Order: sequence, then C-alpha cells, then structure tokens
Amino acid sequence: MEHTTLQIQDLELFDLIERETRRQQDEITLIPSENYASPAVREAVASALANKYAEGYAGRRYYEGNDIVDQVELLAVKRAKELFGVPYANVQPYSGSPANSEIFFALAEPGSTVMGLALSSGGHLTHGHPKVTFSGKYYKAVQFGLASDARIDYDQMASLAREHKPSIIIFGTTAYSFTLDWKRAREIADEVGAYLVADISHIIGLVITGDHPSPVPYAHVIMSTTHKTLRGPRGAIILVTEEGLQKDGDLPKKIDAAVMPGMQGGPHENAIAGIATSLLEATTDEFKQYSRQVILNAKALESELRAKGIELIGGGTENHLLVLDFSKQSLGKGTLVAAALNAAGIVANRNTVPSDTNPFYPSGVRVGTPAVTTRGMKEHEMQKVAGWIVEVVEIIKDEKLPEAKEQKQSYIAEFRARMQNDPRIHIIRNLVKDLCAQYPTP
Ligand code: DSN
Repeated sequence: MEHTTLQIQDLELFDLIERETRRQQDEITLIPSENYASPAVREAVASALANKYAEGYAGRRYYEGNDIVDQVELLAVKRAKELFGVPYANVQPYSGSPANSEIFFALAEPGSTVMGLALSSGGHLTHGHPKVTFSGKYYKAVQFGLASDARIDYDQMASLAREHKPSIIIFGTTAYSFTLDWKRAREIADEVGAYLVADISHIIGLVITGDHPSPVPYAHVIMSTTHKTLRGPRGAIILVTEEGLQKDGDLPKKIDAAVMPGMQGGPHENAIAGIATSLLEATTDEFKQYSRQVILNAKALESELRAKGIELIGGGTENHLLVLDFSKQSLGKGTLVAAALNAAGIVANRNTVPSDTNPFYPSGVRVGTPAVTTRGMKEHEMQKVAGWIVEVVEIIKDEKLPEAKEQKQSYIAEFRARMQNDPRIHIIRNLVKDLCAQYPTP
C-alpha cells in the first residue's frame, strides 16, 4: 500500500487518526448528535478552500482573491434558502453555540430577558443555562421544563413568558424524544412580543424530509448545526423566515453584523463548501429513506428496550433519540451504564433525567439512531443492539456509585478498568465488532 503524505510526515498523528477511524468502524455510535459525513463532504472540507481568508460577505470581502470563494458561499446560501423556503441564510457560523450567541446579540441587548428549555429537561446550554454560559451570564434567563408526562410544559412556558416578558424565546432540544409544537410556541411568543428562535440542530434532517413538522411557518429565526442528522461538516446555519422579515425587516442585516464582525472573523469556507454539498445530498431520495429509517430504527430500539423492562423518559420516542432512565436503580447510574456500554463497543452518552440532582453524575443514558442508520442498519440490527444494551445493564445491575463525592471518580476509573476485562463484556464487544464489519462507515 502506498504511504500517504501524513503518514510519511507525521506518523504519530497518522496513527492516532488511523486508530480513531478503526474505532468508528468497530463500534456502534448511538450518540444522537453524531453521524458520518459522506466522502464528498469530507473532500470539500479537506480542499484548498481551507487556505483562504474571506472576512466579510460575498462581493464585500476585506481580502482580495475571493471571486471563487464568493461563488462557493453563495451556492451554500442559495441551497439553504431553497431547501427551507426562506428568504435569508447565513452559512458562516462556526458551530451551534457561536450561532446561538450571534442570534442573541443580534436580537436583544445583553441584560434583556431570554427564555428556553432547561438543560435538565432536554434543552441546550446556550438556551439560558445559568451562570456558566453567555446566555445565562449576559442575559436574564428564564427556563421552562417538562410536564409530568415528560412532554414540554407549554402552560408553564406561557405563564413564565407572561410573567417575565422575554425578548427571545429560543425553542429547541438536545435530549427530547417528542415532536415540537412550533405553532404553540409562536402563539406564546406573540402574546409577549418575543422573537421565536427555533434551534433545530438535532432534527434538521427530519425537518427537511417532513418527518418532523417544520418551524418555517412559525419561527422568526432558525438555527441549526450541520453535522448531526444533516450529515454535513461541523458548522451551523442561521435562517430568517418570511415571518421574521415581517416582524423586523432588518433581521438579515442584524444577523450578518452579529456573525461578522460581531463574533467571528474569517469564515471557514472549506466547511461552508461541505455544508453546500450536504444540503444537495439532503434533496435526494436516499436522504428521504435515511430520515424515515432513522425514526423506524428509534422505534425498533424503543419497543425492544421497553419489552425488556428498560424505562424510557416519556415512555418512548417520536424522533431519532431515546433517553433511558436508570434513576430507579440508583442516582448516577447512567454514568456507569454509559461506561459499561462503551467497554462493550456501544458508544452513547450519560444524560440527565428530570429526577437528577447532580448533572455531572446523571442517571440517564441518551441513545440515537442517525449514525447507525447512515451505516445501513435497520430494525433487525436495532433489536440486536437493544438486546446487548439490556445484557450490559443486567451485568452491572448491582453496581452503584458511592455517595461520597471524593470517591466517585476513583470508583468510575476502577469500574471502567473492570468492564474492559470482564469476559461477558468481551463477548458482547466481539459481537458488536462482527455486526459493524457488515456495515462499513462511509
Ligand atoms: N453537543 C450536542 C449534543 O450532543 O446534543 C449539543 O450541542
């Protein structure tokens, strides 16, 4: 085999990348926000476009030599506008958190009130999480949560909005399994004159194919990352809808200015090229089938896990993800389940559930189907995966995090080592690897 340039020049890094590539091939990714970008997307990201500075916007750059780069960025903008049927798109945000901060700074002065879903209820850090994020530090953040059925509590959202009169309601989720009611959210926003910002990062692929209702008729501004269900490169887009333009005709200008120079410098035109080609991929029949299968696979996981007695937040799923709830076994158990699954080659993430008191050692595990679906796995494979999850949970049924804070980390380290050497976990790991061999990563 011919050696690559990286292999000749930097063997240490080459080896690490090889190992990570192998890990991705040999393991099952159930992290719902991860996916595999296509070879075409990766080619665009690794292209000569990475070499170019292009501060500004097409036709008004601060650097020379951008005639071609302008066309690349305009292509991404055009595809985003056409795919969503919106009048404005900005494709420069580096990722979701910068994009949300840019939207906040464009729409409301620091110090004003913003409202979003609490992190512990499935929201995102940038939706007003107190103290540690720009959204909770520089804005007065109000957070709504879930009702007793684990669905968004729209009544609480409405009453908090009436009480606090937020300038922005940011509505979106990272660990929520049910359909979002954009119409209701818009009614609440209208009642208090707020902007409705939809964060569709997790569900963008499902929105494009109509497998989840679109926020376009209701939201004023839409933000999405591009690397989750869309399968593009790491990045984000901000859209302004017709509704947004009607509320404030200056929104495009405000958002452009907040992105650059407000928050960012030179856009990553190689990533923008990757976004452009992923938006093209999202128009294909193959993408439609993938999106539908993502949901079918999540439903297959749901029915198998439920049948085997695993508790699910809200009882199941309507989208691409599920949150498994182990709080009844013991608080913090999700941390151990995720670590044991990892040892078995099933990669998920620990996640808070509503009853959690310590977000660092949560009791839930979040799993999702976009990545396995991209590999071609279907319901039959999901039954196997669910079976292995159940086996791992059974193997560690008597494990419990110690109460004392100072003992938790050392317990987890010892637990991880024990799981790596557990023969029962080894058997599952080999079965996982065999299954993965039948479904190569793109
Ligand atoms: N990190 C993303 C997720 O995993 O959902 C959210 O930013």
